[in-house]
Amino acid sequence: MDQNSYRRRSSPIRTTTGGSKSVNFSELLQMKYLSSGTMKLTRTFTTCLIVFSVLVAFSMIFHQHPSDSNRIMGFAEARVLDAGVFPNVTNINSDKLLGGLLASGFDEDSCLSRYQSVHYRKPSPYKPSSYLISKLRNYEKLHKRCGPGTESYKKALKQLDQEHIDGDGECKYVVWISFSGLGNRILSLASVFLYALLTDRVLLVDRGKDMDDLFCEPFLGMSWLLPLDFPMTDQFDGLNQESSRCYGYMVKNQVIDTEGTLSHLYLHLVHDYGDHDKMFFCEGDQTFIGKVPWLIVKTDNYFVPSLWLIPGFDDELNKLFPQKATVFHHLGRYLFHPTNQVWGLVTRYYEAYLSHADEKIGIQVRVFDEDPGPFQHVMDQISSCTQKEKLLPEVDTLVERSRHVNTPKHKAVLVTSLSAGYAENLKSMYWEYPTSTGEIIGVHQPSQEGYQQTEKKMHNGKALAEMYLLSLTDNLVTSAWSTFGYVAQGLGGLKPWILYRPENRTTPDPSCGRAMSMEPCFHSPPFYDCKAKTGIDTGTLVPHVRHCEDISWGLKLV
Ligand SMILES: Nc1nc2c(ncn2[C@@H]2O[C@H](COP(=O)(O)OP(=O)(O)O)[C@@H](O)[C@H]2O)c(=O)[nH]1
Ligand SMILES: [Mg+2]
Repeated sequence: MDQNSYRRRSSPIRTTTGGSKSVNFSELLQMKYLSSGTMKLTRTFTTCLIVFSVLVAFSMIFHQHPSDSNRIMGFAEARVLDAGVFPNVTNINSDKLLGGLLASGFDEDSCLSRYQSVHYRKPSPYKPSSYLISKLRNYEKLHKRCGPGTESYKKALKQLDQEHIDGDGECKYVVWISFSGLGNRILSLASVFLYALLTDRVLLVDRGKDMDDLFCEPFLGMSWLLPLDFPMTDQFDGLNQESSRCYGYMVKNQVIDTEGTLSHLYLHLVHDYGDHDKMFFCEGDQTFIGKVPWLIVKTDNYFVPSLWLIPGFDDELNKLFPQKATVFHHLGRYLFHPTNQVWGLVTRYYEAYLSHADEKIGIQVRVFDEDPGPFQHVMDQISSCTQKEKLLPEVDTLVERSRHVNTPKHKAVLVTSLSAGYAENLKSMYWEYPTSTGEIIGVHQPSQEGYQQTEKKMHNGKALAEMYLLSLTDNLVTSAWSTFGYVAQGLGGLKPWILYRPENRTTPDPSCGRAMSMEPCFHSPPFYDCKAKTGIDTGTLVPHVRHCEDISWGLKLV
């Protein structure tokens, strides 16, 4: 990460005096005080300065320094706050464990978001089933028994050295490789966790560049991070469809030996995977894969919908999620707690720009075009969608007709986009013209990163904060095909209005449509009938797995 360029951009507000000398914000404050002229004020100020310096010195001596990684991230942590100062707190005894989804007993200060999120959200209408809750508590016990550092883990590691294993080990593992954009990572990790739940495996997370900077530990008492000395980590980047232990490769080349049990397998479930890799979704193949103690998975997909089509899993899934379209909503809220640094980004922004509005509208603008834009056809699409769907009011271009409303409703619009243009445009429109309803519209965009910079920590921190902020809105507009938007809608429990993907740089008609459910779309599902061994449309087999609104060949739970 280019820390210098970040610091340059985020340095305190600067102004210039006398032509060339620049002073920062704190200098400006001092100058104001002095220019008021009275000696009394000067003395008061000097006293304050001395007291302040002493306090700073004390705090430097007695206070813990932020960790090095925090300093590298370059932004401040969230503060520990009393319940009394949270925005929109109506009930301070609110359900901080989210209906039993979260375990109690975590240290609150080390991960503020875990138990504070409830203060920023409306209560979810979707309750986790008691079966899911007990499954999670049992999973946590398994994770603690088998996790890194335990005797079972050490025993299992020894198996990795062998081609085949002898006998059944106590614990089995699935290792998730950090891969792809942040939205994809969140969705694929949730999918792999669900697979771990269904197959009694322990999930271990390759931290990649920044997983540990972005997310808190979700399991009480034992880390989910793959230890840094895991013997295969340096092979992760090179694993692909041609790897000798790739399951699809082995099926294709008929080198599966059903006599002995392999110590590990690589599962290639990336969007470019082939028909043989897709055999993962067949029950018979699951029986074979199920015995292997170490599974290493690379995927950028939300493959949950296809798990529901595996006969051996669907009973359990029905018990876990009687409300079928709540899988990511619950698992996402269970797993993904932003670290204090990211939580600081979320809460400071929320409190500064969103908490006081009567209604919060999220608009997530993701344009998949070589050219970064902004584009007029996308701008037209946003205003057409938000006005037709009555999410935002029209403006009255006859300024003098300005409506006066005694207590106007205040809507805060949160725009997220790599480009600044769309929010700027909306902001100008609602400043230059009155709304036809008299409503007051504030438009806010936290960042304008320009382009995707997946390798940079701060960039990903902001991306996560923005997904999270979008999930705190009352109504959400997302962009077709975007996993960034899927994460926001799922965490928020929101059925978004989807801005359909424009073709030939033309505003689509209709510009948007309401999603059937809040679930993410599986972008590259298999179309195969494992029993009949023939192709089949997997989007028409059961009523709860359908084709997506934004990708005709995708699958989603409804
Ligand atoms: N901060 C920020 N980053 C974004 C935004 N849109 C895209 N990005 C970046 O681009 C990446 C896109 O990958 P992904 O999260 O998978 O979203 P998708 O490409 O829309 O599916 C994100 O993870 C961010 O790094 C945005 O609105 N805000
Ligand atoms: Mg993506």
